[in-house]
Amino acid sequence: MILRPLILIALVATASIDAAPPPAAIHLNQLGFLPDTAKRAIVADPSTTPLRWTVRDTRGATVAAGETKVIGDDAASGDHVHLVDLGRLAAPSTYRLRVGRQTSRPFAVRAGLYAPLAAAALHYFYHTRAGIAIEPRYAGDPRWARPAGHAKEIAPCFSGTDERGTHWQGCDYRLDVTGGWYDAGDHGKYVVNGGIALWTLQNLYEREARAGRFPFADGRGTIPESGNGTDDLLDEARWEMRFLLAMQIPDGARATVPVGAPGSAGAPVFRTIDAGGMAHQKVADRHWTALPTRPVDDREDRLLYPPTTAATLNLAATAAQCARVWRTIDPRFSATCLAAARRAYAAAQREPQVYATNSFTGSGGYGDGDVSDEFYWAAAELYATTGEPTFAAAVRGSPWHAAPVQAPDWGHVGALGTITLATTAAVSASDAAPARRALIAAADGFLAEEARSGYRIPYATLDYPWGSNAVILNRAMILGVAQRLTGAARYRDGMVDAIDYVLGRNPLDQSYVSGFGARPLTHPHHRFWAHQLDAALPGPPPGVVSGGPNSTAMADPIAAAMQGTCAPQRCWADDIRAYALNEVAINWNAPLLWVASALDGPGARTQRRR
Ligand code: 9MR
Ligand code: 9MR
Repeated sequence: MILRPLILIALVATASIDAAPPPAAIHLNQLGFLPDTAKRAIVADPSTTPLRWTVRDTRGATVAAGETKVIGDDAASGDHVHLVDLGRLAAPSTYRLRVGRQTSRPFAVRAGLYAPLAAAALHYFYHTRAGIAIEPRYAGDPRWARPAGHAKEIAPCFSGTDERGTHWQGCDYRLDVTGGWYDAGDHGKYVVNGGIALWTLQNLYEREARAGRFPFADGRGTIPESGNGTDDLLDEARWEMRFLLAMQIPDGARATVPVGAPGSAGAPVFRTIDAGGMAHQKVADRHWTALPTRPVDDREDRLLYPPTTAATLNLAATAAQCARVWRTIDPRFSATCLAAARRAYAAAQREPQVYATNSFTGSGGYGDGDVSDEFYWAAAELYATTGEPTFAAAVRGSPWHAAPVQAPDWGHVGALGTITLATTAAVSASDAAPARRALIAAADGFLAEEARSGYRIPYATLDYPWGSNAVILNRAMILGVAQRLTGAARYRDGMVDAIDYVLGRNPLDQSYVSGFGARPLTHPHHRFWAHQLDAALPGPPPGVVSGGPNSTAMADPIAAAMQGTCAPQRCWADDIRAYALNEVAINWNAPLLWVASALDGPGARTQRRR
């Protein structure tokens, strides 16, 4: 009985904020806005003339008013859209937006809006750790605790027949590759993709440390290493770095690899190479496990898949970056990283054309037929760490040097090298300048796309690829780099537009992040956070981003059923079976973390210009 009033209050509170009927037409960031950035809402409405809007505070007083700007028909969403620019609403409070007869959910204007999201987005990496128990005291809630998965992972090489009927020889060694992060909803641990995710965490550390800011200082997080005297962000990054180091092949070992480019016709021809210093592409299951499967219940063979040049260069790049980041904090670890980076780079130069085949069942391919950008990235990291002329020369000789920057993804990593060149002290001014110009030009291009896009996001292409949310967040990262380089507020506003989209300003009125917003992600494609399939299992912890709409590769049954029926931004469903739309992944959460963390705090201050 005593509880009743409390429950009532709780119900009223949730009813007013969370369970309000979805306002079909008004789309805005479900967290709200920072006081000092752009504040935009998108309204889907057939009207071809501007609509009146008002903003009211909690007491019902009108604090701002204006007229929408008609944007018109938008192919990406299938909506006819209007823009509401709330520009001058800076006073911290809670508000509602009214447009015509529609009223939005309450939204906040306040400083510090993104710090909890950044912390949760980082904590995702703890939750996805392999080789260690996820303990109740660190998990945030005991439901997310689980026994260690793949606790002692000493893996042999794949031998036998792949999906295409090709026979692979295997190798005569095993590697202890315990640890690292599971990639996604599956239990694979991939060097290609681990690389970009790890780089993004290490870069976030470098970015903040340069500004004298340590938002994830030791003890701010809740991980087993909290209290060890080392920054929690670095502790998390080291968990993956150690795994990547373990994937490096010992000197003197030989491997049998296919000759030539992936996808060449006919059965591959093999040759045996000196593989010392190269990295295996991945360690993963022989066959796909079913959903749900807890990591500890995985009974598949765990196998090392053949070394590739791309994996080797992912190791070289991240280990070189590691050497820089840890130089004064842990000189021994730094030296280990640098030695591994040099060995990997040399091995890749010796074997520049060993490609992944995408032909194994049980894990993703991450096959990439062009590793010129990986070479450039690794050279850039080694140059920024050592200042050595050979690496500088390799950077200058690369076709990617000062080439137009495209937002990075696991197979396009040139931008990662360019960011490092643009922002690291050891790089000469004459090498940094073109890198900076290229990044700023790319950011300007994204803003130009934003002006053309209906929902005002820095992405105007009508193709929504697998992991489109991360494409948009990685563009936001480039915008964030441009903001740091120039101090110009428009780039920060562009980042806000991108995260606004991810947090609800989209035609589905969906926050794609678990635990954040009124309509958060709840049923990702995940083998442990599989509550949708087994009530005894948890849903996702907070701070995990869905891959998002996919209009180009309708691989799973849910997506296949939507094919041809959805506008690109609507090709999505919150369903565990939808692995092409609704998986989560380390390379997708990493830019969420980077961007959320860039938006808050003193390091994020901009100079308002013009
Ligand atoms: O569950 C797998 C997911 O983690 C991968 O991202 C995806 C794409 O490679 O594949 C999923 O597995 C499916 C497999 O490819 C085909 N058979 C059904 C599997 C669904 O669990
Ligand atoms: O992110 C990857 C995407 O670019 C590819 O198109 C897709 C199909 O090959 O695979 C995605 O990566 C998946 C990986 O292969 C296995 N783990 C889950 C990843 C996210 O779905």
